[in-house]
Amino acid sequence: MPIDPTLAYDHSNIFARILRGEIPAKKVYEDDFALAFHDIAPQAPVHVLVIPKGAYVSWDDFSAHAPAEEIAGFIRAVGHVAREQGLVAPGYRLLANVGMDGGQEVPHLHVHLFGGKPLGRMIA
Ligand code: DGP
Repeated sequence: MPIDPTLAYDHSNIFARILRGEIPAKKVYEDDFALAFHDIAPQAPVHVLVIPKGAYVSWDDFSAHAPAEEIAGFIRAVGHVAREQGLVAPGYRLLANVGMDGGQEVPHLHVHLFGGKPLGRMIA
């Protein structure tokens, strides 16, 4: 069920619980700003989720409210994970679903990193 991204941050959401170590995840990277782990239902040979450590509901919340240091750190982490996964030469796709029309289901910002096969052209 897609979420309403205008709601306040819910600290009991599943990714907040992964960040607190209450729920296991197959981690691939972690630094001061971000945590990356395999998606539970992969849609491609590589399907990693990268999330900021701060409490942001969506890309909208993050881009409007996060300090510049957190934004830079998060974007650097996404690039780092793509390189670490060996995806730069073959290429990859980044996706952030936002809100109802975007189909966002977990109310903590996450960027999907897809790769490992030709992904084709995606308009929507
Ligand atoms: P989105 O529609 O952008 O909100 O996608 C949420 C993604 O999160 C979806 O691809 C499945 C994944 N997911 C949901 N619950 C869990 C979980 O408990 N662990 C992991 N690793 N991934 C999850």
